[in-house]
Amino acid sequence: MNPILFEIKGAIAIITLNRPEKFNAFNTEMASALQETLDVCENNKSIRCVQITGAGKAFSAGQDLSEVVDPNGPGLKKILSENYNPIVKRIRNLSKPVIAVVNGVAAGAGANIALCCDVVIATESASFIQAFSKIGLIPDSGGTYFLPRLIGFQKASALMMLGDKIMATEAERIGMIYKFFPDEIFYKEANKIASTLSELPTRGLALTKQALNFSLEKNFEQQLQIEDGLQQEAGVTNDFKEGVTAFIEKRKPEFSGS
Ligand code: LHQ
Repeated sequence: MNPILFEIKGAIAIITLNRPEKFNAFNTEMASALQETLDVCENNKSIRCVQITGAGKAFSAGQDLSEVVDPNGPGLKKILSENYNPIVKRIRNLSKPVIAVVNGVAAGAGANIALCCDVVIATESASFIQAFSKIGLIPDSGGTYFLPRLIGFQKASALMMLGDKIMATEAERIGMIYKFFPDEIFYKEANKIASTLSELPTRGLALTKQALNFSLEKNFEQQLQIEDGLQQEAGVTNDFKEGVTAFIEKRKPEFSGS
């Protein structure tokens, strides 16, 4: 069975983590396939929005623990440097919006991969677990970077130590995710968001993403400089011209993504 399913619907790419019997836990094969698929999304100009979701009941239970205990397995160091770090870097550097469509439990690296996406939505019955402490590990896949920035240091610290299960409703309330939706309408709402994002000025969104990436580490003065540079780039896109022209002509803009 292919560990990653990939579908392109118009300008939207849908990536499905596909090891449902293991709650889409990551082994090396699935991690490599996800990296390759993210590269396809980067290089295919017709793709203007990427969704990541899980097959079956779970989004992802994080690392496949049977690979960790396998004496012939890759070992922790390789798993981080070759599997997870390249995935989260690709997501943050992808020049198109990435939506985590969290359809069920997201645990360990599965949770943190979701949380590094540009827009995180979850179905009401989904949950998030920083499962690492329960097996003596530290949170990885960018979790110690993003979670305190999303929900504050104290909440992040407690959730990472206690490993509590946070339901989607609570995750939305504390700012861990963008929104949750009732299960019955979840995929419809996910498609609406993807569709909206795929019709926006893709270049402008990529530059927004770059600005946000910088904002996580730069000071105010530096960030103003960064905005200045990136705005110059946005200002020469076709979509900027189209957006302003459409506004003046009182019509709906048609953005090409360029
Ligand atoms: C699994 C897994 C799983 C294999 C469910 N592996 N089979 C980075 C660096 C290097 C090494 C280590 O890791 C990392 C990053 C990490 O992600 S560390 C954290 C790894 N993940 C976990 O510790 C989570 C382990 N899973 C769970 O706690 C539970 O399964 C959750 C809370 C996700 C779901 O609980 P339930 O709804 O009760 O489902 P379940 O436990 O019955 O799981 C369903 C099946 O999926 C089951 O298989 P089975 O054949 O018994 O039906 C599980 O064995 C399998 N599965 N997680 N990580």
